[in-house]
Amino acid sequence: KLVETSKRLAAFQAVKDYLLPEYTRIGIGSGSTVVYVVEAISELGSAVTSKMAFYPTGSQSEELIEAAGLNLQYISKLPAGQQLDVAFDGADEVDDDLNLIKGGGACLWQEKIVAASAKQFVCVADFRKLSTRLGMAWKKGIPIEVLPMAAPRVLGELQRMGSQNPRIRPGLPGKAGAIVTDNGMWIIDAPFPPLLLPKDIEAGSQTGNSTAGVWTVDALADALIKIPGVAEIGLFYGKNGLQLASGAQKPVAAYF
Ligand code: DER
Repeated sequence: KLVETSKRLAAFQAVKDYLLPEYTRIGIGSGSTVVYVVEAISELGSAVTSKMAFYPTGSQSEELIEAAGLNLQYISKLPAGQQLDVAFDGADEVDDDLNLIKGGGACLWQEKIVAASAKQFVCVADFRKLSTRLGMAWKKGIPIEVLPMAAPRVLGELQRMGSQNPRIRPGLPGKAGAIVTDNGMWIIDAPFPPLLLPKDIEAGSQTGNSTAGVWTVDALADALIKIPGVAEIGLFYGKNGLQLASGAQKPVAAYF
């Protein structure tokens, strides 16, 4: 109950602060928290929302937009060079620098595309997601979307990089075999020790290295995305702080 209340309060505050009535293109993430974002948007009333188009990040997000009677539009129809005004999405963990682990709901690839297409990306998460270093609260590992035929190669590389027991995410009851994403891919969850931030390196903490498995967010993200067979990674991070420029995958704000 407390968690749901926290999600709802965070969602309503985020929409109040970041969804301006003049906006016309809004990205909607996936998961259970974003349900409250859509509820808050619906409460603005059709006089406001009828002028807006809502861009989903997967099948659940699409159903959410449709069920709320909001205008559904697709990022595949957004002309090159144009951006969404704002995108809202959940997270599995948020660190001190607003880097995120995402992918708990196996929707990370389209979520990252939509987040990176928005001028502003706003994260909405309940208090359980508030952390200081990625990996301290979310223990299941970094979700990585992979081409199924490359999964064993990727698992081997992750082990070499120091991930403890990376594993292919199994299907839920009713689905024998691995989870299959909206994009026909598999998810590998790769646990690593808590990811360091620039301030840790400045303070003299050990640098990210491939033997001890201790990495900085940026170094690990750069290494993961290069593994052949990896489609996208569930690390949302920005190299230059909270940029509002396009391609910013780190949120400008997080609401808990
Ligand atoms: O899969 C995802 O990235 C979701 O956004 C997830 O990280 C948050 O899901 P929740 O709001 O149900 O916790």
